[in-house]
Amino acid sequence: MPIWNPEYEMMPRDQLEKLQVQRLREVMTRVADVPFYKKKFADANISADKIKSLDDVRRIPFTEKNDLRDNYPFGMFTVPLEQVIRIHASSGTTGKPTVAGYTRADLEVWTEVMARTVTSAGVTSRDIVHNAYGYGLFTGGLGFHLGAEKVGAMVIPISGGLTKRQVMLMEDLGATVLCCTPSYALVIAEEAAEMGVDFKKQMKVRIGVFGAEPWSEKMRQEIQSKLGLEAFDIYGLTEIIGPGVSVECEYHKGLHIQEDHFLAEIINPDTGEQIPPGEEGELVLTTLTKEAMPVIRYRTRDRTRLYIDRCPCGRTTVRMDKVLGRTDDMLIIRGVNVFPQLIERTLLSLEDIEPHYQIVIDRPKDQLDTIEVWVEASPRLFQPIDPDKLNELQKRVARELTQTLGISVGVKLMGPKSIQRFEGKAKRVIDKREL
Ligand code: DLL
Repeated sequence: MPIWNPEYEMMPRDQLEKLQVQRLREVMTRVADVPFYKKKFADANISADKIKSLDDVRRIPFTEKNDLRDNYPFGMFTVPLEQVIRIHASSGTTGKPTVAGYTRADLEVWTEVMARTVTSAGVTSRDIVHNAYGYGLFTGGLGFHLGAEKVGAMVIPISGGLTKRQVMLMEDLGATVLCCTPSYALVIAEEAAEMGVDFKKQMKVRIGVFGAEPWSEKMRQEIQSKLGLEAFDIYGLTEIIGPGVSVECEYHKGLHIQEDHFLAEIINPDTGEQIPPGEEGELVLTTLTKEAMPVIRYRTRDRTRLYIDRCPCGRTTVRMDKVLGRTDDMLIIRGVNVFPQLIERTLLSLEDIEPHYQIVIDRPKDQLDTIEVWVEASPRLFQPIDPDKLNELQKRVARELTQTLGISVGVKLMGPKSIQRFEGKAKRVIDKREL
């Protein structure tokens, strides 16, 4: 498969690491006058000239989401606002969003990493890209737009929503690539089926580039079999650039990080110590080339691990595992740690269960916390309704989840389409305890 920029994506490791050290020094210099970094660097007695090797990165303090919030909206910018030509913001559900700014050069870097990204998934100038990521402050829509246009593909900037129309246009315009969240891919599949469209036969879509939310291997299989395409996982976050931080290649052995632009580390989230390749921890990222809003040692809260062995695709960059969850979406229920991802994996391994679910946590007055999983059962159990089978299935799901999570889990089996559908990121957890 072609590689967009072999000079960087296949750079010998020693050369790449030299480049990273040099760029780390440059970015440290760039942020040195931002009051937030000035104070942090002074307290830690660190500065650009003290960075001699990549190991020295450990001496630099972390930046956290709250630091960006405290400096809302433009306090982390290193250039005058007249040099900033684009703003995006994270889809924070509570409080103020996190704002990111881009200079012209930043947009060029973003375009470059997104061109690498879509090329890695096999997209070329002959493709027709149906881009159903949301356009707007969210980075998904415009990020994919930049990369797909750069490689010369024809872009359909459809954004999210109006799913029937999406299905019609995908067929009429002959889309070969689908870009959206994995949960929305399933919604498209479902809508197509309802419209009587045989997705695999009538559509030309061969590649799916999915990300922006956690999705399990089981979910990948589900999407691939329903849509008849090869699904690629893509990762990124607004604070760093948007989509384009890392992406799978055709071997699907983890996501290659664009290391000439982003320096990746894994830390133990409790101690802040770096941990070795192969071990799971929290991903920490440093932007090496961003101008408007570089971020140094940003704690992403995403749990993953790094692989440093060589990938057969020929790229020399390190790979990160599929995001295994977030350090902050771990639910603590009656003292037990529960990861929503594990619930998804368990559900999708069971027969007669659809990939549409929500997790409801509650705290009834004066009682212990409860966890209930609402999940749709296969439509065939409702046509006609088969109470015995549903009853048996409900017990089986509850048993499996209780066993896997080590805590008693209630299960509510739902009829077709009764769980809310999402055009962008799915909201899987409803924690009523917060209210
Ligand atoms: O979601 C950027 C993006 C757009 C990535 C389109 C991929 C495709 P934010 O809205 O700032 O940015 O959310 C970033 O989403 O810290 C992860 O927790 C999660 N996330 C992003 N990609 C993945 C993925 C965009 N492939 C947050 N797998 C990140 C799991 C992901 N989680």
